[in-house]
Amino acid sequence: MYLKIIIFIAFIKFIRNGDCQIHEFPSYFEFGISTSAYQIEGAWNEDGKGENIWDRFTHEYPNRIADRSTGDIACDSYRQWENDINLVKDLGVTYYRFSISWSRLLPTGFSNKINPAGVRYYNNIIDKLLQNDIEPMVTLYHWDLPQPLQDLGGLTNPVIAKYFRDYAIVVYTLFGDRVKKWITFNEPWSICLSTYENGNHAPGIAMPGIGCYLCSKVLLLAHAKAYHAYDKRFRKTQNGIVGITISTFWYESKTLSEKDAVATERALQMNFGWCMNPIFSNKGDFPKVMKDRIEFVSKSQNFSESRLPTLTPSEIKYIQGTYDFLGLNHYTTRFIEEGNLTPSQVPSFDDDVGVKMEVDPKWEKSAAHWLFVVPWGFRRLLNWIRVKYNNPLVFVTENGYPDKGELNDEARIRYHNQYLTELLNSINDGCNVQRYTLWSLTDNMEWSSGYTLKFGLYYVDFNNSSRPRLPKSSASYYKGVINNRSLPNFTNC
Ligand code: GBH
Repeated sequence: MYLKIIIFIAFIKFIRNGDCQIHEFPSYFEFGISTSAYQIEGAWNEDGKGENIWDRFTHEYPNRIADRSTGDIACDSYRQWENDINLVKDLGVTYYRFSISWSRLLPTGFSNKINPAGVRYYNNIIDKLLQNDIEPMVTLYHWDLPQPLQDLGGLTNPVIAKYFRDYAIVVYTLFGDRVKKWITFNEPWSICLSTYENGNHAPGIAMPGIGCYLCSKVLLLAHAKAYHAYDKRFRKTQNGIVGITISTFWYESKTLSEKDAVATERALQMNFGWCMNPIFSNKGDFPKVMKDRIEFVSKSQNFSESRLPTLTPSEIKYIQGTYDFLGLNHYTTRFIEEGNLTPSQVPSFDDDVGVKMEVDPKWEKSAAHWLFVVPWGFRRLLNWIRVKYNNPLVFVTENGYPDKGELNDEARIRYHNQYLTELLNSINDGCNVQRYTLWSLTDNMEWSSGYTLKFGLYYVDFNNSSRPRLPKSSASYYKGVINNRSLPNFTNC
């Protein structure tokens, strides 16, 4: 009888192993969780914080936010930071990616006046994280530019690059004894397009085909200045690393035709390569295909020169190589065909890229109109980065799934499990990916979507003034992955 039971158990185990393959993460691999200041902190005008562009935008143009909401209170993390760190701790992650609110630290944006309450707030967070063996990974700029700097033209004014460097130096000086991973900017592509191309994001300036390119040059110089400042003045004593987070969709050629392949490569180069090439390629500079294209189109539109500013040889040199790692945000994929999106504004970024983007009707949708579940795109992207950019050290700094706030969030669990499966496959392909940071800890202020889209592992009740948090099923899923360092294979189980 006893023997029969053992044989039976062995048999079941055998079947389970066959069906439910276990995927192990390498020992160096780390899991984290991500947030950003404006999306969670609230306390927009408290304890000396200055006004930033999202404060101004949400207050002045309520109709440009889906639910007419603001980040005035958001998740109230300015008060509930300790509780939030307990949630981070409970997940079992080894690091926490959060951002510093520039105007909480420097109320006017300029470095001559530091807000002591801001210093205290971030010191508290950093110290509490370290007490709990959680490494702080800090983003300097997650979209919340101090309003006075916007009044000077924001990221289209080259002088802002210097003020960004000054801000970075204040931050390294105050916190760099304890923070060893820095991200200068979160998502140049989103910053330049959403802010200055289509104006969907604060401060809502729509200058299609012009603003986004001016922004990209200033942003690259600002990033490089902050990197070089760290290199010169802090690296020796503080011994940390500095990178930038770049986001991209994966673009897959819709057909096997040569012309669609060319269009797809152009789409990749003009979206991801745009800020990736100047920093991470051996030659530096904007991608050639991008320069040629925009110059050609600009001239045919009667502009006296390309709408894409030139990087001078010394600027190219100054920007090239300013990274210790690539932060990568990735969410979704599109199919690409040669031809123009119609109707398209002229001039515009989309018109310059000049490709048709499509989704496959079979792809699973999410609550966000732009996000379709296409896990294999993640593996293609990681391998493209490996081949194109000499296999850089990659930290995935965001990957997440939006829904309407379900507590039993099966779709989110499926999304992460599939994307993590593809990440593991990429590691097996030889990609140097060492971190995965899930977006996000709690439901939060999703920019122009307000609180209508939820990315959190923890539900937040935004109708309750104390903003209680509740774990969703995905929180225990992620905990399990981290704890077991492996994935349950849901597709086969
Ligand atoms: C990230 O950006 C952000 O870093 C993070 O703050 C945010 O909460 C998270 O995504 C979830 O959205 O409406 O068709 O113009 C992700 C990249 C780029 C995705 C802009 C949405 C708008 C597409 N985002 N994009 S559209």
